[in-house]
Amino acid sequence: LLTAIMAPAWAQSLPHFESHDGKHLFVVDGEPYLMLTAQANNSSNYPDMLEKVWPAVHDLGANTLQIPVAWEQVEPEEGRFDFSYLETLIDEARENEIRLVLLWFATWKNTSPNYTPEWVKLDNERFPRLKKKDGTTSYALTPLSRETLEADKRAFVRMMEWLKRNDREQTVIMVQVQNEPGTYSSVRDYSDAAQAVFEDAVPQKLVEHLGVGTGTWPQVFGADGDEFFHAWHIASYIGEIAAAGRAVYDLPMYANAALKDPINDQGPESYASGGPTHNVIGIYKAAAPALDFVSPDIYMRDDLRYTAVLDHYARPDNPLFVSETGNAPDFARYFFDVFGHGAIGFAPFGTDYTGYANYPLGGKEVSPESLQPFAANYSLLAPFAGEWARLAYERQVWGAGRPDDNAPRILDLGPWRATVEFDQWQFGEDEWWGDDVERREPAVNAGILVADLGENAYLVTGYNARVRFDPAEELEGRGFLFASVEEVVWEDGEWRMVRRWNGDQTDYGLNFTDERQILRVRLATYDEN
Ligand code: N0T
Repeated sequence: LLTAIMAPAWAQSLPHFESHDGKHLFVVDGEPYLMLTAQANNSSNYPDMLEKVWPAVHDLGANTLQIPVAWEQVEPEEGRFDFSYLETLIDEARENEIRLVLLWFATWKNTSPNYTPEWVKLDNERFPRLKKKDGTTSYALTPLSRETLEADKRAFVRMMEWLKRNDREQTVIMVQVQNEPGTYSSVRDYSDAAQAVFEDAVPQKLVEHLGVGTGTWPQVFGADGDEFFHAWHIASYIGEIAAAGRAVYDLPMYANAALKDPINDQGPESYASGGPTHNVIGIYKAAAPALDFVSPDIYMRDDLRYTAVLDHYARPDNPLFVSETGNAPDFARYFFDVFGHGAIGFAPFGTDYTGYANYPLGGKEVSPESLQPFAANYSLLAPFAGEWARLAYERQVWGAGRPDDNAPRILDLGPWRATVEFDQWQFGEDEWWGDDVERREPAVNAGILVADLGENAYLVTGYNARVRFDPAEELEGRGFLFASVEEVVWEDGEWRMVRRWNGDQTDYGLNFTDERQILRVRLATYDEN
């Protein structure tokens, strides 16, 4: 008993992942945790900027902030460390009741070494840049330099040691190691030293993980050999840094990806080759087991590519976290697709009032108004975020944001089918007959989330969409009815019924509007014959 009382809370349960049946749960303070995240802009990692960060985090209604910590700021001179920024950041995060995900900007930040200290980026003898195929020197550092890896790792481990000693309340719950690693404009390092390594056999660990034959990179992987070689070495480099950090303080860690086209062929000379793009997730798994997952940064605006990316990264061996997404209002609807995929988190990028907006990747401005649709969506799940995470892990969840063409979307719930319709009148009409009915303004932010509660009961919530249910195959031919539709609120760890919906609210489908409403529906059939 005494040891239980004396043991610090973190010794009992550091933030960690649990997985079963191909589903994943993020656990913080011993409880399921859903990351409703804000990501700050790139240069907001200084104490004087934080007063422009917290208001935006609160306007978004986030529970978590991703914010950079740069190698150049913690080790400005070799061997001299300064963690005063982290001290201020963590203090203020606690005051604001926001958890932190630190973004370690070091060897790779959007592939470049710009965030490395000057003693690194200006010394290319000691920290070499890679060679392109034509023999010229790339802007990017090579992953094959032991010297660079050791230097980055030393700084990272110092940071993890500092966190372990100073962040006793675990305000920092996760660390992103590097940012969008890879190389633009060169598929790999073509220096003589790299070429010699390239001519070696593919490592046995990778051969076994992927279940492929043995041989050199081109022999085993054909035209993909160059890219896969680069991915293997970058992933190994990041994985070694993550493992060393976790050996001193075991927080969850991940790497994020600048994406390649998720549907059409795209050659690696036109994206960040060697980064955790969807085609090399297996290589990252084999090379970097210290990473809990790799995650997509999604700035594609169309729903086909957006949801294809989600399908690629939500895997039995990879929890889905959308580590960045555009903050333009039309990205807000993807909240429903992301959490419908059982994601552990979502993060609009550039959530602060420092005066920068990354349009046209994201929105033209960052303001309380521009954040409003994202905030509205966060406010749906925030009151029961942990319970949603538990349902996604132990049961099943679905979601559908408004597609570009506004067409209905079907959710296959097993025994039942849910049809989600957008931009319709309250009685399920696309066009209203008769005269003088104003045209509807299609709602930008629209979508539905559904969670299985068991025994033909489902939780349903969302905005600006209608939901109809039908019996699926096994119940085909039977008449449908609601046993009950209850509007509920989450209070003290359980659902409390506010009222029953019936009549106009249910007879033509369930109409979700701009109101924040959560329903618990129980589905039933009757014999029609
Ligand atoms: C993202 C963000 C930040 C010529 C962009 C997306 C963030 C990084 N990168 O605002 O820089 O740190 O992860 C890369 C997309 C590049 C498109 C450039 C087109």
